[in-house]
Amino acid sequence: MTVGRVISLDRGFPLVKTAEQELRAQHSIELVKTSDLRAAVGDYVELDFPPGQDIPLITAIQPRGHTLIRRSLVESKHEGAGKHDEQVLAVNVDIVFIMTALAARPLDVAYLERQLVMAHESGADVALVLSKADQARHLDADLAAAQAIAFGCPVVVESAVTGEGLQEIRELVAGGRTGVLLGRSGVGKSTLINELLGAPLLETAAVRAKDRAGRHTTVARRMVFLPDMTKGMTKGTVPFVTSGSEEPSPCANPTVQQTHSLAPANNSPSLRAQAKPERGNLADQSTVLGSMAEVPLTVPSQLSALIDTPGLRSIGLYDAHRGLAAAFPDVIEHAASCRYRDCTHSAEPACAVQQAVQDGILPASRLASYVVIAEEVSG
Ligand SMILES: Nc1nc2c(ncn2[C@@H]2O[C@H](COP(=O)(O)OP(=O)(O)OP(=O)(O)O)[C@@H](O)[C@H]2O)c(=O)[nH]1
Ligand SMILES: [Mg+2]
Ligand SMILES: [Zn+2]
Repeated sequence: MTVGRVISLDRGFPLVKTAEQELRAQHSIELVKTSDLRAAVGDYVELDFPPGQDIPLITAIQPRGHTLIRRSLVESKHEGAGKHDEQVLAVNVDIVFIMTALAARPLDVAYLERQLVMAHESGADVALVLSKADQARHLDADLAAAQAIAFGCPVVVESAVTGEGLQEIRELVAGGRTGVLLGRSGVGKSTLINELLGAPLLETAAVRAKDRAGRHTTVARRMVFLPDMTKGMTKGTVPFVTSGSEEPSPCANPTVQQTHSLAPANNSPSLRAQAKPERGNLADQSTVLGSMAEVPLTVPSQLSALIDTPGLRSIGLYDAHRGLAAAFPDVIEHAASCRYRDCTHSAEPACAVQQAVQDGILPASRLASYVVIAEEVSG
Protein backbone atom coordinates (compact mmCIF):
# COMPACT_ATOMS: atom_id res chain seq x y z
CA MET A 1 0.00 0.00 0.00
CA THR A 2 1.20 3.50 -0.83
CA VAL A 3 0.45 6.44 1.44
CA GLY A 4 0.54 9.95 0.10
CA ARG A 5 -0.48 13.40 1.23
CA VAL A 6 -3.09 15.51 -0.52
CA ILE A 7 -1.43 18.75 -1.51
CA SER A 8 -4.25 20.34 -3.47
CA LEU A 9 -7.57 19.65 -5.11
CA ASP A 10 -7.35 19.93 -8.85
CA ARG A 11 -10.83 20.26 -10.38
CA GLY A 12 -12.19 17.72 -7.99
CA PHE A 13 -9.23 15.36 -8.28
CA PRO A 14 -6.99 15.28 -5.22
CA LEU A 15 -3.37 15.87 -6.12
CA VAL A 16 -1.36 13.48 -3.97
CA LYS A 17 2.32 13.55 -3.16
CA THR A 18 3.92 10.23 -2.34
CA ALA A 19 7.55 9.42 -1.63
CA GLU A 20 8.08 8.77 -5.33
CA GLN A 21 5.84 11.09 -7.22
CA GLU A 22 3.04 13.56 -7.38
CA LEU A 23 -0.16 12.38 -9.02
CA ARG A 24 -3.84 13.02 -9.49
CA ALA A 25 -6.00 10.46 -7.75
CA GLN A 26 -9.67 9.74 -7.39
CA HIS A 27 -11.81 8.30 -4.63
CA SER A 28 -12.57 4.62 -5.03
CA ILE A 29 -16.21 3.73 -5.59
CA GLU A 30 -16.11 1.74 -2.38
CA LEU A 31 -14.99 4.79 -0.40
CA VAL A 32 -17.61 7.00 -2.01
CA LYS A 33 -20.34 4.48 -1.21
CA THR A 34 -19.38 3.80 2.37
CA SER A 35 -18.40 7.24 3.61
CA ASP A 36 -19.21 10.93 3.22
CA LEU A 37 -15.61 11.79 3.87
CA ARG A 38 -13.72 13.28 0.93
CA ALA A 39 -10.03 13.97 0.77
CA ALA A 40 -9.01 17.50 1.77
CA VAL A 41 -5.70 19.32 1.59
CA GLY A 42 -3.39 17.84 4.22
CA ASP A 43 -5.01 14.40 4.35
CA TYR A 44 -2.89 11.25 4.38
CA VAL A 45 -4.53 8.86 1.94
CA GLU A 46 -3.99 5.24 1.01
CA LEU A 47 -3.60 4.63 -2.70
CA ASP A 48 -4.22 1.65 -4.88
CA PHE A 49 -2.91 1.36 -8.45
CA PRO A 50 -5.31 -0.91 -10.33
CA PRO A 51 -3.62 -2.45 -13.36
CA GLY A 52 -4.57 -0.85 -16.64
CA GLN A 53 -6.00 2.26 -14.99
CA ASP A 54 -4.35 5.67 -15.40
CA ILE A 55 -5.53 7.29 -12.22
CA PRO A 56 -4.75 5.72 -8.84
CA LEU A 57 -7.58 5.19 -6.40
CA ILE A 58 -7.87 6.59 -2.92
CA THR A 59 -9.05 3.59 -0.93
CA ALA A 60 -8.90 5.16 2.54
CA ILE A 61 -8.39 8.48 4.27
CA GLN A 62 -6.34 8.14 7.42
CA PRO A 63 -7.74 9.52 10.69
CA ARG A 64 -7.41 13.27 10.83
CA GLY A 65 -5.60 15.46 13.31
CA HIS A 66 -6.48 19.12 13.80
CA THR A 67 -8.85 20.30 11.11
CA LEU A 68 -9.48 23.87 10.05
CA ILE A 69 -13.12 24.33 9.10
CA ARG A 70 -15.31 27.16 7.93
CA ARG A 71 -18.84 26.47 9.08
CA SER A 72 -21.77 28.77 8.46
CA LEU A 73 -25.44 28.51 9.16
CA VAL A 74 -27.53 28.43 5.99
CA GLU A 75 -29.73 31.52 6.00
CA SER A 76 -33.43 30.98 6.60
CA LYS A 77 -34.58 32.26 3.22
CA HIS A 78 -32.43 29.73 1.42
CA GLU A 79 -33.13 26.10 0.84
CA GLY A 80 -31.75 23.95 3.62
CA ALA A 81 -32.41 26.59 6.28
CA GLY A 82 -31.27 25.62 9.74
CA LYS A 83 -28.59 23.37 8.37
CA HIS A 84 -24.99 24.33 8.32
CA ASP A 85 -22.64 24.56 5.48
CA GLU A 86 -19.21 23.19 6.16
CA GLN A 87 -15.98 23.63 4.27
CA VAL A 88 -12.89 21.77 5.35
CA LEU A 89 -10.02 24.15 4.66
CA ALA A 90 -7.08 22.06 5.81
CA VAL A 91 -6.44 18.93 7.83
CA ASN A 92 -3.60 17.58 9.94
CA VAL A 93 -2.63 21.12 10.81
CA ASP A 94 -0.18 21.75 13.65
CA ILE A 95 -0.23 25.53 13.55
CA VAL A 96 -2.47 28.19 12.01
CA PHE A 97 -0.76 31.42 11.03
CA ILE A 98 -3.14 34.35 11.00
CA MET A 99 -1.62 36.98 8.81
CA THR A 100 -2.46 40.65 8.65
CA ALA A 101 -0.57 43.42 6.92
CA LEU A 102 0.95 46.33 8.79
CA ALA A 103 0.14 49.48 6.86
CA ALA A 104 -0.96 53.07 7.23
CA ARG A 105 -4.23 52.10 8.88
CA PRO A 106 -4.39 50.66 12.40
CA LEU A 107 -4.84 46.92 12.75
CA ASP A 108 -8.34 45.52 12.16
CA VAL A 109 -8.63 43.96 15.62
CA ALA A 110 -12.21 42.76 15.17
CA TYR A 111 -11.28 40.76 12.09
CA LEU A 112 -8.28 39.27 13.88
CA GLU A 113 -10.48 38.23 16.77
CA ARG A 114 -12.80 36.39 14.37
CA GLN A 115 -9.91 34.62 12.72
CA LEU A 116 -8.53 33.68 16.14
CA VAL A 117 -11.82 31.97 17.00
CA MET A 118 -11.76 29.99 13.76
CA ALA A 119 -8.10 29.06 14.16
CA HIS A 120 -8.47 27.99 17.81
CA GLU A 121 -11.52 25.92 16.95
CA SER A 122 -9.18 23.62 15.02
CA GLY A 123 -7.29 22.79 18.21
CA ALA A 124 -3.96 23.52 16.51
CA ASP A 125 -1.42 26.03 17.77
CA VAL A 126 -2.01 29.57 16.58
CA ALA A 127 0.39 32.38 15.72
CA LEU A 128 -0.24 35.91 14.54
CA VAL A 129 1.92 37.21 11.72
CA LEU A 130 2.04 40.96 11.21
CA SER A 131 3.32 41.20 7.65
CA LYS A 132 4.86 43.98 5.54
CA ALA A 133 6.74 45.37 8.54
CA ASP A 134 8.76 47.43 6.07
CA GLN A 135 5.58 49.43 5.36
CA ALA A 136 4.42 49.74 8.97
CA ARG A 137 3.29 53.16 10.15
CA HIS A 138 2.24 52.35 13.70
CA LEU A 139 4.35 49.33 14.50
CA ASP A 140 4.44 49.69 18.27
CA ALA A 141 0.72 50.35 18.62
CA ASP A 142 -0.21 47.55 16.20
CA LEU A 143 2.10 45.09 17.90
CA ALA A 144 0.65 45.97 21.30
CA ALA A 145 -2.90 45.59 19.93
CA ALA A 146 -2.07 42.15 18.52
CA GLN A 147 -0.35 41.00 21.69
CA ALA A 148 -3.32 42.14 23.75
CA ILE A 149 -5.60 39.62 21.97
CA ALA A 150 -3.04 36.84 21.43
CA PHE A 151 -3.04 35.39 24.98
CA GLY A 152 0.27 33.61 24.71
CA CYS A 153 0.20 32.83 20.98
CA PRO A 154 3.38 34.00 19.28
CA VAL A 155 3.15 37.32 17.48
CA VAL A 156 5.68 37.51 14.67
CA VAL A 157 6.51 40.76 12.93
CA GLU A 158 7.43 39.81 9.39
CA SER A 159 8.68 41.39 6.21
CA ALA A 160 9.43 39.58 2.99
CA VAL A 161 11.46 42.62 1.95
CA THR A 162 13.87 42.74 4.89
CA GLY A 163 13.63 39.08 5.89
CA GLU A 164 12.53 39.99 9.40
CA GLY A 165 10.52 37.25 11.10
CA LEU A 166 11.20 34.53 8.53
CA GLN A 167 13.40 32.51 10.85
CA GLU A 168 10.78 32.66 13.60
CA ILE A 169 8.18 31.29 11.22
CA ARG A 170 10.56 28.55 10.09
CA GLU A 171 11.08 27.57 13.71
CA LEU A 172 7.35 27.41 14.35
CA VAL A 173 6.95 24.73 11.66
CA ALA A 174 10.30 23.01 12.12
CA GLY A 175 10.43 19.30 12.86
CA GLY A 176 8.01 18.20 10.17
CA ARG A 177 5.08 20.31 11.32
CA THR A 178 2.32 21.54 9.04
CA GLY A 179 1.20 25.16 9.08
CA VAL A 180 -1.64 26.87 7.27
CA LEU A 181 -1.71 30.56 6.39
CA LEU A 182 -4.92 32.51 6.76
CA GLY A 183 -5.56 36.13 5.99
CA ARG A 184 -7.16 38.57 3.61
CA SER A 185 -6.15 38.73 0.00
CA GLY A 186 -2.99 40.77 -0.49
CA VAL A 187 -1.49 40.44 3.00
CA GLY A 188 1.44 38.48 1.56
CA LYS A 189 0.71 34.81 2.26
CA SER A 190 2.07 33.45 -1.00
CA THR A 191 5.01 35.83 -0.90
CA LEU A 192 5.97 34.58 2.56
CA ILE A 193 5.90 30.96 1.42
CA ASN A 194 8.03 31.81 -1.61
CA GLU A 195 10.54 33.49 0.68
CA LEU A 196 10.71 30.42 2.91
CA LEU A 197 11.13 28.19 -0.13
CA GLY A 198 13.72 30.50 -1.62
CA ALA A 199 12.01 30.25 -4.98
CA PRO A 200 9.00 32.04 -6.50
CA LEU A 201 6.87 28.93 -6.75
CA LEU A 202 3.53 30.50 -5.91
CA GLU A 203 1.95 33.28 -7.88
CA THR A 204 1.71 36.68 -6.20
CA ALA A 205 0.35 40.02 -7.36
CA ALA A 206 0.59 43.63 -6.31
CA VAL A 207 -2.25 45.03 -4.23
CA ARG A 208 -4.46 47.77 -5.65
CA ALA A 209 -2.75 51.12 -5.21
CA LYS A 210 -5.78 53.11 -4.09
CA ASP A 211 -6.91 50.95 -1.17
CA ARG A 212 -4.28 48.20 -0.96
CA ALA A 213 -6.94 45.57 -1.57
CA GLY A 214 -5.62 42.23 -2.76
CA ARG A 215 -6.59 40.72 -6.09
CA HIS A 216 -7.45 37.21 -4.97
CA THR A 217 -4.40 35.91 -6.75
CA THR A 218 -4.33 32.54 -5.02
CA VAL A 219 -7.46 30.68 -6.06
CA ALA A 220 -6.99 27.29 -4.43
CA ARG A 221 -5.47 25.89 -1.29
CA ARG A 222 -2.16 24.25 -1.83
CA MET A 223 0.51 22.67 0.33
CA VAL A 224 4.22 23.11 -0.23
CA PHE A 225 7.08 21.42 1.57
CA LEU A 226 9.89 23.49 2.99
CA PRO A 227 13.59 22.81 2.62
CA ASP A 228 14.94 20.74 5.48
CA MET A 229 16.87 23.30 7.50
CA THR A 230 18.85 20.58 9.26
CA LYS A 231 20.67 19.96 6.00
CA GLY A 232 22.38 23.33 6.13
CA MET A 233 20.51 24.54 3.11
CA THR A 234 20.96 28.16 2.27
CA LYS A 235 18.23 30.54 1.34
CA GLY A 236 17.66 30.43 -2.36
CA THR A 237 18.19 26.71 -2.72
CA VAL A 238 15.33 24.85 -4.26
CA PRO A 239 14.27 22.28 -1.69
CA PHE A 240 15.77 18.88 -2.08
CA VAL A 241 15.72 16.19 0.51
CA THR A 242 16.28 12.52 -0.10
CA SER A 243 14.03 10.04 1.54
CA GLY A 244 16.51 9.00 4.23
CA SER A 245 16.65 12.26 6.16
CA GLU A 246 15.94 11.46 9.75
CA GLU A 247 18.08 13.87 11.73
CA PRO A 248 16.00 15.72 14.25
CA SER A 249 15.61 19.39 13.54
CA PRO A 250 17.43 21.70 15.94
CA CYS A 251 14.25 23.74 16.12
CA ALA A 252 11.89 20.86 16.79
CA ASN A 253 10.51 22.57 19.86
CA PRO A 254 9.76 26.09 18.84
CA THR A 255 10.38 28.53 21.61
CA VAL A 256 9.64 31.69 19.71
CA GLN A 257 7.32 33.81 21.79
CA GLN A 258 6.31 37.36 21.09
CA THR A 259 9.60 38.07 19.43
CA HIS A 260 10.21 41.15 17.46
CA SER A 261 13.15 43.12 16.27
CA LEU A 262 13.28 46.42 14.48
CA ALA A 263 16.73 45.74 13.15
CA PRO A 264 16.64 44.87 9.45
CA ALA A 265 17.59 41.27 8.80
CA ASN A 266 19.26 40.02 5.67
CA ASN A 267 17.76 41.38 2.52
CA SER A 268 15.33 39.35 0.56
CA PRO A 269 16.73 38.60 -2.85
CA SER A 270 13.62 37.04 -4.29
CA LEU A 271 11.13 39.78 -3.48
CA ARG A 272 13.56 42.38 -4.71
CA ALA A 273 14.12 40.34 -7.82
CA GLN A 274 10.39 40.28 -8.43
CA ALA A 275 10.14 44.02 -8.10
CA LYS A 276 12.92 44.71 -10.56
CA PRO A 277 12.37 44.47 -14.29
CA GLU A 278 15.56 42.53 -14.79
CA ARG A 279 15.30 39.37 -12.76
CA GLY A 280 17.92 38.09 -10.37
CA ASN A 281 19.30 34.61 -9.86
CA LEU A 282 16.36 33.28 -7.98
CA ALA A 283 13.87 34.34 -10.57
CA ASP A 284 15.99 32.65 -13.23
CA GLN A 285 15.83 29.29 -11.54
CA SER A 286 12.15 29.72 -10.86
CA THR A 287 9.38 27.64 -12.23
CA VAL A 288 6.29 28.01 -14.25
CA LEU A 289 4.18 29.67 -11.61
CA GLY A 290 1.53 27.45 -10.17
CA SER A 291 3.40 24.23 -10.84
CA MET A 292 5.03 21.94 -8.32
CA ALA A 293 7.19 20.47 -11.02
CA GLU A 294 10.52 21.71 -9.77
CA VAL A 295 10.17 20.68 -6.17
CA PRO A 296 12.02 17.38 -6.06
CA LEU A 297 10.50 14.25 -4.67
CA THR A 298 10.46 13.88 -0.93
CA VAL A 299 8.92 11.92 1.85
CA PRO A 300 6.20 14.40 2.76
CA SER A 301 5.66 13.29 6.33
CA GLN A 302 9.25 14.14 7.27
CA LEU A 303 9.17 17.66 5.94
CA SER A 304 7.67 20.80 7.31
CA ALA A 305 4.80 21.98 5.18
CA LEU A 306 2.86 25.17 4.67
CA ILE A 307 -0.58 25.45 3.15
CA ASP A 308 -1.28 28.57 1.15
CA THR A 309 -4.92 29.62 1.02
CA PRO A 310 -6.91 32.13 -0.99
CA GLY A 311 -7.87 35.26 0.96
CA LEU A 312 -11.08 34.37 2.78
CA ARG A 313 -14.05 36.54 1.84
CA SER A 314 -15.98 35.40 4.89
CA ILE A 315 -15.26 33.54 8.08
CA GLY A 316 -17.84 31.04 9.25
CA LEU A 317 -17.89 30.61 13.01
CA TYR A 318 -21.05 28.59 13.52
CA ASP A 319 -20.65 26.14 16.41
CA ALA A 320 -17.08 27.25 17.14
CA HIS A 321 -17.57 27.08 20.92
CA ARG A 322 -14.12 25.76 21.68
CA GLY A 323 -12.53 28.43 19.49
CA LEU A 324 -14.57 31.15 21.15
CA ALA A 325 -13.49 30.08 24.63
CA ALA A 326 -9.84 29.79 23.58
CA ALA A 327 -9.80 33.18 21.88
CA PHE A 328 -11.56 35.00 24.73
CA PRO A 329 -10.08 33.60 27.96
CA ASP A 330 -10.30 37.09 29.50
CA VAL A 331 -14.10 37.07 29.09
CA ILE A 332 -14.59 33.41 30.00
CA GLU A 333 -12.61 33.90 33.19
CA HIS A 334 -15.42 36.01 34.65
CA ALA A 335 -18.35 34.13 33.14
CA ALA A 336 -18.31 31.42 35.82
CA SER A 337 -19.42 34.01 38.36
CA CYS A 338 -22.48 35.21 36.43
CA ARG A 339 -25.83 34.53 38.11
CA TYR A 340 -27.22 32.63 35.12
CA ARG A 341 -25.36 29.72 33.68
CA ASP A 342 -26.51 30.58 30.18
CA CYS A 343 -25.73 34.29 30.63
CA THR A 344 -24.93 35.95 27.31
CA HIS A 345 -23.25 38.85 29.12
CA SER A 346 -25.31 41.34 27.15
CA ALA A 347 -28.17 42.49 29.38
CA GLU A 348 -28.69 39.98 32.20
CA PRO A 349 -28.67 41.05 35.85
CA ALA A 350 -25.76 40.02 38.07
CA CYS A 351 -23.48 39.49 35.10
CA ALA A 352 -19.91 39.17 36.33
CA VAL A 353 -18.50 39.93 32.89
CA GLN A 354 -20.31 43.26 32.67
CA GLN A 355 -19.20 43.95 36.21
CA ALA A 356 -15.59 43.33 35.16
CA VAL A 357 -16.01 45.93 32.42
CA GLN A 358 -17.47 48.41 34.91
CA ASP A 359 -14.61 47.75 37.28
CA GLY A 360 -12.12 48.45 34.52
CA ILE A 361 -10.71 44.91 34.61
CA LEU A 362 -11.95 43.97 31.14
CA PRO A 363 -11.95 46.36 28.16
CA ALA A 364 -15.49 47.11 26.94
CA SER A 365 -14.33 46.43 23.38
CA ARG A 366 -13.50 42.84 24.28
CA LEU A 367 -16.94 42.18 25.68
CA ALA A 368 -18.53 43.83 22.64
CA SER A 369 -16.52 41.61 20.26
CA TYR A 370 -17.31 38.55 22.32
CA VAL A 371 -21.06 39.16 22.32
CA VAL A 372 -21.18 39.61 18.53
CA ILE A 373 -19.11 36.50 17.84
CA ALA A 374 -20.93 34.40 20.45
CA GLU A 375 -24.20 35.14 18.70
CA GLU A 376 -22.77 33.89 15.44
CA VAL A 377 -21.30 30.80 17.09
CA SER A 378 -24.69 29.87 18.55
CA GLY A 379 -26.48 30.55 15.25
N1 LIG B 1 6.40 45.84 1.04
C1 LIG B 1 6.07 44.56 1.14
N2 LIG B 1 5.30 44.00 0.20
C2 LIG B 1 4.97 42.71 0.36
C3 LIG B 1 5.41 41.94 1.45
N3 LIG B 1 4.90 40.70 1.35
C4 LIG B 1 4.16 40.70 0.21
N4 LIG B 1 4.22 41.90 -0.38
C5 LIG B 1 3.55 42.30 -1.63
O1 LIG B 1 2.14 42.26 -1.43
C6 LIG B 1 1.48 41.87 -2.63
C7 LIG B 1 0.50 40.74 -2.33
O2 LIG B 1 1.23 39.59 -1.93
P1 LIG B 1 0.66 38.13 -2.12
O3 LIG B 1 1.69 37.23 -1.56
O4 LIG B 1 0.20 37.92 -3.50
O5 LIG B 1 -0.60 38.16 -1.15
P2 LIG B 1 -1.59 36.96 -0.75
O6 LIG B 1 -1.87 37.11 0.69
O7 LIG B 1 -1.02 35.68 -1.20
O8 LIG B 1 -2.90 37.34 -1.58
P3 LIG B 1 -4.04 36.37 -2.22
O9 LIG B 1 -3.37 35.27 -2.94
O10 LIG B 1 -4.79 37.29 -3.12
O11 LIG B 1 -4.89 35.91 -1.06
C8 LIG B 1 2.59 41.51 -3.62
O12 LIG B 1 2.81 42.62 -4.46
C9 LIG B 1 3.80 41.29 -2.74
O13 LIG B 1 5.02 41.56 -3.39
C10 LIG B 1 6.24 42.57 2.42
O14 LIG B 1 6.67 41.99 3.42
N5 LIG B 1 6.53 43.88 2.21
MG1 LIG C 1 -1.72 34.25 -2.48
ZN1 LIG D 1 -22.69 37.24 32.22
